[in-house]
Amino acid sequence: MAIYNQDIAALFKEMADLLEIDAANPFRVRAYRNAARTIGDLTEELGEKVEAGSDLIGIDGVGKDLAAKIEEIVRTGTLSALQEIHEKIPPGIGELLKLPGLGPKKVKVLYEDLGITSLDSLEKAAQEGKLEQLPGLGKKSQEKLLKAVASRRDMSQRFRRADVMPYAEGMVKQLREADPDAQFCLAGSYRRACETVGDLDILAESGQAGTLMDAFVQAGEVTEILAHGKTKSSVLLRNGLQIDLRVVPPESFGAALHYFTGSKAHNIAVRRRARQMGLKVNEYGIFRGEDVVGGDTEASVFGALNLSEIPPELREGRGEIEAAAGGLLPALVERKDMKGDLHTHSTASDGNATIAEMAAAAKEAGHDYMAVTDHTKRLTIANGLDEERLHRQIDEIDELNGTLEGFAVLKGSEVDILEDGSLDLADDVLERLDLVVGSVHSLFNLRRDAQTERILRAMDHPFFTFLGHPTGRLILSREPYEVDVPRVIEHAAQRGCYLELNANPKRLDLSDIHCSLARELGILIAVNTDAHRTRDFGYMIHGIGQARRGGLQKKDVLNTRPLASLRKLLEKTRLS
Ligand code: DGT
Ligand code: CA
Ligand code: CA
Ligand code: ZN
Repeated sequence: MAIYNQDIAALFKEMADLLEIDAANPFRVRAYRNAARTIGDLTEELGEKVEAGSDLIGIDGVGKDLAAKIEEIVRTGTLSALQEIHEKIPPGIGELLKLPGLGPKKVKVLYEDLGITSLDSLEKAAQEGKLEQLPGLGKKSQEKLLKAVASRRDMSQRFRRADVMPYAEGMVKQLREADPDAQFCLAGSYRRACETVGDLDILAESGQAGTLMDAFVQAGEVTEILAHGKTKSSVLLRNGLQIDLRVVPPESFGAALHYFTGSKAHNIAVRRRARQMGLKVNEYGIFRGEDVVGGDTEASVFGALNLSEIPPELREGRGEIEAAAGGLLPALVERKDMKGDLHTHSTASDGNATIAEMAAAAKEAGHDYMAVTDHTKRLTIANGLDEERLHRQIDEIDELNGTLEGFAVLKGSEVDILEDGSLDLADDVLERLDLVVGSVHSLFNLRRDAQTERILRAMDHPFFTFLGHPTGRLILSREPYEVDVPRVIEHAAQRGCYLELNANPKRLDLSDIHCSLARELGILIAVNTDAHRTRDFGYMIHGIGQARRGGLQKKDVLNTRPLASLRKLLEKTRLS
């Protein structure tokens, strides 16, 4: 399969961006933007459909026009309309739109007045002080843009892990077809469930290295072969993702898997321990002098070092070796431990499924309960609920629960935290709820102490249950707001409320380190998908990856509790 949905969506998004800079008809811009969103959300791979000759029309939101364009992309790898607009607007310009503070109008001015078409030329102009003279910009925004360019550069070289999953799985599938007897394993940051990955590292155990290498460099998505060797090759995909493939013999597979899983810091700590024990460890095996003492499996590597097996998510050189040596490794939480989801939306606010549909999907995902937590009135763009609508929703949920068997819908709300730290809804409706998620959705640019105080105050509200997506960051696109997270965590411990780990792969908010800090202070974490559509319940695996990186065990996670104990824990947060 040569083209993935994400590639198609990226082309439509680029089209929308460039049209917007070109001040094209806003309906056209929106049509492309919607198309990008629709396709990005689909579960079926459109490339496969086109190649199989099946009709795209009728798939969620795909009409005749869009279907023709998708077919063009799958067949030709590009879009002729995009080529046309590239003649007017240089392609690199889309990158500028990703900078905070730069919209289409400003980008147009930068391009027309200063000939800026890329991050590089923007940086140069800013350094030369050329931006401060432009209308709508000034010295301060010039400085901000310089910082933004630097942070954008860091981001643009990495990928969100969830975004590369289909590429990783697709490549392994193709390799498996080339050698059905081989064993494959993804290593590197991908295996450690890092939020982002720089490149993918695939490891294979196979008797047919040459066949695999050939299949790898010839794979459909490959646009550039960086290296093509007997046992090691590297390629670049059209989206800029690099994949390394190594083939190793069976006696080295475990040692190689361990080495290439990393992290570097973990490997260094392992090597140090080996040296202290008179052993040598590398990607070929583990040795005492000339003798091989392990290496065919990862377990044999850890075994030779007198360590219990360290889960990949903990291999960051943050004390895991000492923990494994002392038998103190946590038994990390697993997806199957999850009993429910405590942050979901419905059509009442900005979700796209009814409460009943969401409940059915949550049950299908293996849950026993789900909390409906629609937005509140301050968030008008999300059609937030006011007191009256929430009162009605509560009644509606009571009624629905009467018809459900073996599943409970909890009554909740994702209440906006207002500027002064008060909550967006009156107490008499909050009191009727099972839980209140407090979230910051506005004023991201408050000063650090003001933002922190605002959140602490919200937590002190008697009906506050947990803090939603605690830092507001979006991975690779938006920095967290300025907030003293350790102070928030300490306050949660004193106050006796909880924190969310938002499992949406764009958020994964809290970070692993902050999860770990919360755990040390005994704060329960709710791992929630923040589902806006039925398929979003699938996000849970990403949240679990992050929770495991934070060393969370089943007991550290609020929604691993059966319903009855969960209810008690929710009540415990209410201050009277
Ligand atoms: P990434 O790709 O930036 O997301 O991070 P990784 O961890 O996947 O790093 P990568 O792809 O450069 O290398 C894969 C693993 O190979 C890495 O986690 C540890 C191991 N490795 C690579 N280079 C070195 C090195 O110079 N020293 C040691 N000890 N290990 C290395
Ligand atoms: Ca890597
Ligand atoms: Ca690599
Ligand atoms: Zn939210």
